[in-house]
Amino acid sequence: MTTQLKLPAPTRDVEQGQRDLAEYGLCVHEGFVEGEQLKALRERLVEQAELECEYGVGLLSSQSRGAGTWYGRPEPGAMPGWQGIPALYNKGRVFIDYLKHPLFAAYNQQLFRGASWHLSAMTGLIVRRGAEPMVVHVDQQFMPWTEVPTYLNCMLCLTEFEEVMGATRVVPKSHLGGYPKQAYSAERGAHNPEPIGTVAVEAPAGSVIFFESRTWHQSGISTSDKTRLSLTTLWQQHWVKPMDNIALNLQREVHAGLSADELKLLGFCAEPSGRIEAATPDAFQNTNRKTPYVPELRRDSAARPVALDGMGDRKNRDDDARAMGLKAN
Ligand SMILES: O=C(O)CCC(=O)C(=O)O
Ligand SMILES: [Fe+2]
Repeated sequence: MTTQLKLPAPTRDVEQGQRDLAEYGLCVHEGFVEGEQLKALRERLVEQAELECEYGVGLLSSQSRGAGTWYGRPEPGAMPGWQGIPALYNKGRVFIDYLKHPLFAAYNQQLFRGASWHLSAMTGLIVRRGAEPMVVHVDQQFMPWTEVPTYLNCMLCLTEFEEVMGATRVVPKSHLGGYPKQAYSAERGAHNPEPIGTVAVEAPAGSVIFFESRTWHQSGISTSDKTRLSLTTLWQQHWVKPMDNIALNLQREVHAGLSADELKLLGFCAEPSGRIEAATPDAFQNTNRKTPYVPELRRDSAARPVALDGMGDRKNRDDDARAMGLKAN
């Protein structure tokens, strides 16, 4: 079955990458991030990962988030094989800037066939010697197969990816139908009851391995002293509930430093628009809101609506009224 496991050649050309993504369910875009930006992403991730362990809040496991993770401080000299650094959008400007890479838009638009999209999750992944392989899965395993994938996973290699370092493994062309079989047991958790052949994607640092959410994949075994540093950015079609529920996860002080365009990338935009209510009277809102904050109003209570920025705008009010089939006044 070796022909089935043939990988597309790495490319630096987005159009070639898009063709590979359609044909193989994945592509390897070399040099996606380079130089100072790559260094800054790596350094920020490593510092955050070290301190999460030091402060006893490391997200640790022998394998992956799915398999017996715990939050804690590793024993000295006994670093587990896997560490996740969740919600990176809260953990450094450098990660927000990375989300604005223009080629993300190109890949998402093509994959999602023009439907609008935003972030679903952004997680650092550290794989060390001793890491065990993940169950072979697709990222949309919990829903039926779809004609258009729901997510695009962009695995940024912050170090080189070698097979012995537990590089991501895939089944090329598996996106074209069906999901890998999984079974559950108390001892083994989720596992594949029948063996599945996968191939490691080796790539230099700075590459992004793009794989869409119908492509079978897993992380591999690490038998190397070299640590795999990586950052997965998961994009999604707008109608999917984000894996991270980012609008709730985003820390208020981070939110305060973001532009409307950055907030939109994080999903702070209601679609279809017009169906917007404000959760608080402060600035933590959908970027496209035009409606006031309206709490439960009672004759004997002091609760009052609060107009939001832009609410005094005549054009907005007229648009809203028209959208609701009302006469503007
Ligand atoms: O770490 C890996 O190689 C794969 C992780 C994974 O399954 C994912 O990001 O969806
Ligand atoms: Fe996955």
